[in-house]
Amino acid sequence: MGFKSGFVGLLGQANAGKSSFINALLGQKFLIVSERRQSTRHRIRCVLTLPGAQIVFVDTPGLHKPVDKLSRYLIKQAYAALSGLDVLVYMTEPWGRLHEEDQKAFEHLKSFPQPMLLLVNKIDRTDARTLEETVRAYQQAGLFREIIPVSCKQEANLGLAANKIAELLPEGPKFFPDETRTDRSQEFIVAEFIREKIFQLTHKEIPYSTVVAVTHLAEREDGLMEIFANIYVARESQKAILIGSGGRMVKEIGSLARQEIEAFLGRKIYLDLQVKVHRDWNESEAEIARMLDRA
Ligand SMILES: Nc1nc2c(ncn2[C@@H]2O[C@H](COP(=O)(O)OP(=O)(O)OP(=O)(O)O)[C@@H](O)[C@H]2O)c(=O)[nH]1
Ligand SMILES: [Mg+2]
Repeated sequence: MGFKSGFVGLLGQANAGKSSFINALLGQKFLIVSERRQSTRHRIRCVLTLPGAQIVFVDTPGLHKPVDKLSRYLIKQAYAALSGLDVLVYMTEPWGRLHEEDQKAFEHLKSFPQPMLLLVNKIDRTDARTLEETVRAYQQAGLFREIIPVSCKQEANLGLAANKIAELLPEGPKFFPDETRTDRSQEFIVAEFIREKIFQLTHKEIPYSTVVAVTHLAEREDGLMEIFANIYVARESQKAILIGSGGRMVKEIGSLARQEIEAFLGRKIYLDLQVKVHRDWNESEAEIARMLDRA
């Protein structure tokens, strides 16, 4: 058997654990993870090179009932990621039944021509009976070559899942050199880590009104890595919340982000965050696309 390679999309409801799965398989955190829905906003490629195969994972924004222009845009992005894939991995949770949001998604997937595999994640949080009922209900959808229960948290069955995915890939060349792990720049990943902390520390509409863009990332003469980033919000009132009284909130975001970025880059950094208003950026599709592209 020759070398196998291909593009493998991860699709599923918001919060299923898609980004967690890719991070766990890569053994390093490239993608942000959050308890809140739709933390992922871009199609991000991450590369896992195994002895006999190269899997190019495509992370996508989570599916859910659209509540505003941004979520509608993100769901479109997720479905647009389906074209050009060799394998689709759909991720769900042990609901004990076929979840209606998944059922809706399966209507779109009926005509998907490539092999599909289902991962039932978060099995650390369920019992054997609920898991069995989930597997049975999803089997009846008749879409999947394999259904694999996994836990990203406990790293259960992740190697098995990777091997099954690799088996489904066509024979092909290495698309990326062994050392390539993602198609995104350092600036992009750093901006994402900052956004992750905003998702962690702020509430209500604030995380969904925020875009982060790194404007400068370079080594200083004294050897410290210097990073400047802008945090854009849609309104003045949101700017006040993000800055916090006496600048407390943005300081805390900066401090948590700095730890995460230092772990990622393996070096000390100087981080400067500026909060700016880009009025109503999340109110039109064209502006959303422009803002997310600059991130
Ligand atoms: N208990 C448990 N929690 C998990 C597991 N995998 C992921 N999580 C948690 O589930 C939440 C969502 O994880 P993400 O990886 O951000 O999910 P996602 O599918 O990428 O979400 P979106 O990008 O919003 O679509 C986070 O709080 C994770 O820590 C798991 O195996 N077990
Ligand atoms: Mg995600």
